[in-house]
Amino acid sequence: MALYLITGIGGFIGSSLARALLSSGEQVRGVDNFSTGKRENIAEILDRIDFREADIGDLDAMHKACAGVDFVLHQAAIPSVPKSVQDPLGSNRANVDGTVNVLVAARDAQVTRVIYAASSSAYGDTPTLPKNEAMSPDPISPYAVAKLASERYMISFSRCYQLETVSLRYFNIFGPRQDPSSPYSGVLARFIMQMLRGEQPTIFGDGETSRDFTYIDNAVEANLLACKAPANQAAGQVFNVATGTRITLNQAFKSLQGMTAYSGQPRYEPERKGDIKHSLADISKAQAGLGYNPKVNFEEGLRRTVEWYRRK
Ligand code: UD2
Repeated sequence: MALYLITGIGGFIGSSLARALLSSGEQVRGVDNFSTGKRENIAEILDRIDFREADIGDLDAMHKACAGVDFVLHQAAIPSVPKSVQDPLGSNRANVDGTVNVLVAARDAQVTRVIYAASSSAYGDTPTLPKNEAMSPDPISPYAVAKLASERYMISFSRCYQLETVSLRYFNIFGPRQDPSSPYSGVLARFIMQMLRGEQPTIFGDGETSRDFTYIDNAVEANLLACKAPANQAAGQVFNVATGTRITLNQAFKSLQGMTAYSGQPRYEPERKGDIKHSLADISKAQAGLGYNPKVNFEEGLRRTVEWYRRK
């Protein structure tokens, strides 16, 4: 049994990781400042985790949180492209300064390994698809720059302090508990909530924007594998976490029409600043280095997600 610290445990990815770890008998500690995470996401597991309300900007709190920890799953972030365009300082504080605090605390506590929630946004709008980890990054939004900077800090701490770190470049993770309520929320969570309520969803652009939408269980699996993978294959490395297929917003809307029985059409508005047009991953490095294989495809993930929001 190992002790895992999850930063951002109140978020949809952090709370999913906590559930998975608890069900395999591991010990879980978590921190969240509830800036984007939600208490309700951890309410039913609160008695089984060591939860501390804290900000990753608080180095002292991070030192305390890392004491005795084997693995850190660093998920805490302000995860939004448009929000970062509006508030680059806030994005940098949470997504870069916060990460460096977590790394310093993990290093000082001699944690075995830190797994980082990096982002596919690092690739930017370069035309070559699929994206592989050997390509030069070309981030567009402040969010993407911050996520890439933190990824480089992960690598730096591996090189300078022998702290094992693994960066997982998440490609548009979706699933139960993703917050649908903010204009900055992930597109699928938003569409599902709106369509179940009979409200008209908005597509920014012509709807041909595509993403490698990845169901949460696949991301959870990637984190667990990243903790256990041999250091010579994983430490100081970056891996795409995705499915290797892409879906346009128009296709996603169509699938959801069937699943939610929404009969209207979407409203089309101009593209958002900082958005990229197409995103698709090459997942062969994660397959070879971590033994990662996505188990839940887009349609199945979407069905499970719609069911969860329907029951909510
Ligand atoms: C980026 C990253 C993703 C993750 C995420 C965190 C890329 C390719 N992906 O997601 O890996 O780090 O940031 O937030 O950079 N949209 C609509 N209608 C809506 C809401 C969104 O059309 O109501 C559009 C939006 O303009 C974009 C697409 O849907 O073109 C996806 O947007 P998103 O916010 O769900 O995720 P994205 O791709 O910015």
